[in-house]
Amino acid sequence: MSGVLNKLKSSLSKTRANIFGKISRLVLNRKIDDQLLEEFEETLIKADVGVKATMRLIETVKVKAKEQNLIRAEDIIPILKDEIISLLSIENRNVPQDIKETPEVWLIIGVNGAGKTTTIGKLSVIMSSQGKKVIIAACDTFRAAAVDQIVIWAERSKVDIVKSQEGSDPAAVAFDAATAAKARQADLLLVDTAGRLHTKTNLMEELKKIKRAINKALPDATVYSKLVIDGSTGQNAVSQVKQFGEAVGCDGIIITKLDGTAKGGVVIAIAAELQVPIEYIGIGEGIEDLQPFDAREFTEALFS
Ligand SMILES: Nc1nc2c(ncn2[C@@H]2O[C@H](COP(=O)(O)OP(=O)(O)OP(=O)(O)O)[C@@H](O)[C@H]2O)c(=O)[nH]1
Ligand SMILES: [Mg+2]
Repeated sequence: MSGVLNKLKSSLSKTRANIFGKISRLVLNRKIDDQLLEEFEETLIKADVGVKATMRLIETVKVKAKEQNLIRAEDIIPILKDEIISLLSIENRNVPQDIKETPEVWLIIGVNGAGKTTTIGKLSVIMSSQGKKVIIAACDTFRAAAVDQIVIWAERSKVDIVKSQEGSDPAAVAFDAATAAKARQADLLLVDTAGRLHTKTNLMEELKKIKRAINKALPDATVYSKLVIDGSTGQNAVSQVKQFGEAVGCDGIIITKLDGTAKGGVVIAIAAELQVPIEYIGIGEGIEDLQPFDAREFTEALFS
């Protein structure tokens, strides 16, 4: 097994124990019957898989077990695995343009402490290693020391940064950064924003203003909003996606801190509820600990 897969497997160990570990014990020496399916449902719900995904998984198991005349409860595991892969395989519609005259912009948004700034540091490394010229916009001018934090990440990943003082207007910083990205012919502008509660209207308005400022400086650029979600958030993640999505759109999701949590089932819940592609997952605090999300690899890591 490759190092990357091994790392993923070890990072997901708590979630694996919570989903696969419990299901493996549940099916041991049992028959497929209503009682088993009920316990199966309860296990999935408790593992943060969410109601919608759980219902779909149970239904598929029922139908396939009948079709294939299955009796042994253990035989539901491969069915479950295939259905999770299919649930997680959401087509990514953000097809990047091949020839770019303007930089692509990723507005990195999310609630406080979700992992936005760290993710930008990690993304800068990945994108630079692909030969892309990256610029960071330090638009968290709200939290004390936020600018210092993103400056450190920019130094570590050796990319340019556009910043201003604490307390300045984040939309003005975004405008300057977008202008600089165009002038310096950057391929990708990563915009760090302050953490905000998705329920606070004025803060969501500020995000819209940042997006407008970018569009003004770069009228032809594609601005993608990428929502960062803490993997231990549980079912609140779903309303975060909905509300950030209403404000500035949500083109992709990055789920962080999957290394520390048993609640990683939320990845499945989000995919089933929202149909927004999960693009990256964070599995540690280090600069290398961000992986492109792969439905099959993720499911393999959950089940083995
Ligand atoms: N274990 C682990 N920790 C992470 C991961 N991503 C971020 N963190 C940690 O989470 C904490 C918060 O990360 P930040 O990147 O500052 O989060 P933020 O969303 O920018 O926070 P605000 O700007 O305050 O809203 C830091 O201690 C990070 O090291 C991850 O994938 N795994
Ligand atoms: Mg931050």
